[in-house]
This record gives sequence, structure tokens and C-alpha cells, in this order.
Amino acid sequence: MKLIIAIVQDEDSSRLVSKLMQHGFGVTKLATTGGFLKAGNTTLLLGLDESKMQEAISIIESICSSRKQLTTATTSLSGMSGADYSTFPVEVTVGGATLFVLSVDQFLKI
Ligand code: 2BA
Repeated sequence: MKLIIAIVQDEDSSRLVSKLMQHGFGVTKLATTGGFLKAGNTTLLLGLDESKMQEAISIIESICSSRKQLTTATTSLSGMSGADYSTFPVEVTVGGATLFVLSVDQFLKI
């Protein structure tokens, strides 16, 4: 058995969970926060048989699209009076999905 930990964009999560459920996957959805953007994202836990891995990954690929997003970066203005820091926009690529695949030693329901 495998465990997929999938970090996806919030806006993709409802459609993705629905499609995974339609295909018979068990899913746990967690509200999480990305360390870089400090914005909400969604982490899904999927326990599944190894034979279903490719199907699950294909479903994730079909829903989660990669796109650009503007965020702000901060720079120091040392030496200037008044504000010490300035922010400026930075474009980052978000979306898609970040997947971790782990082997599960035991799967118990008690
Ligand atoms: P965040 O940490 O909020 O990162 C959002 C996006 O910002 C990243 O998308 C990446 O495109 C960009 N980014 C992240 N760190 C950066 C940096 N130091 N410099 C420039 N750009 C940077 P993704 O790579 O698709 O990651 C999406 C989310 O997946 C991340 O949200 C984080 O929550 C999670 N994630 C990604 N890699 C991870 C890892 N190795 N371990 C744990 N979580 C991870």
C-alpha cells in the first residue's frame, strides 16, 4: 500500500476531491499553509493500492494546472531615512501539485 501526500491549490481542491471520490479513492483533506507564499493551500492524504497509483496521479494531473501568481518580496533600504524596508512584486509559478509518495507499513481501521 502507498500513501500519496498531495499539496494542491485551494481553488483546485474541491474538484479534485470530488473526482478522486468518484473514482473510488479514499481522501482526507487538510487546510495547510505554504511556507513561501504564506497563503492557504490544501494537502490531501490518499491511501491506495500500488496498482491504483497511476490512476490517482493522472486524475491529479487532469485537475491541477500550473499558473503564475504575483507575490511581494521585501528588500532592505538601509541608509535611507524613513522606511527601512520596501516591497516589490515577484512572479512565482503556483499550481500543479507537489506529491510525496510513501510506502505504508500497515493500514489499520480499528
Ligand atoms: P509555498 O511554500 O507557499 O510555495 C509556493 C510556490 O512558490 C512554489 O510552488 C514555488 O513555485 C514558489 N517558491 C517556493 N519557495 C520558493 C523560493 N525559496 N524561491 C522562489 N520561489 C519559491 P510549488 O513548488 O508548486 O509548491 C507549492 C506548495 O507545495 C508550497 O507552497 C508548499 O506548501 C508545498 N511544498 C513544495 N515543496 C515542498 C517540500 N519540499 N516540502 C514540503 N512542502 C513543499
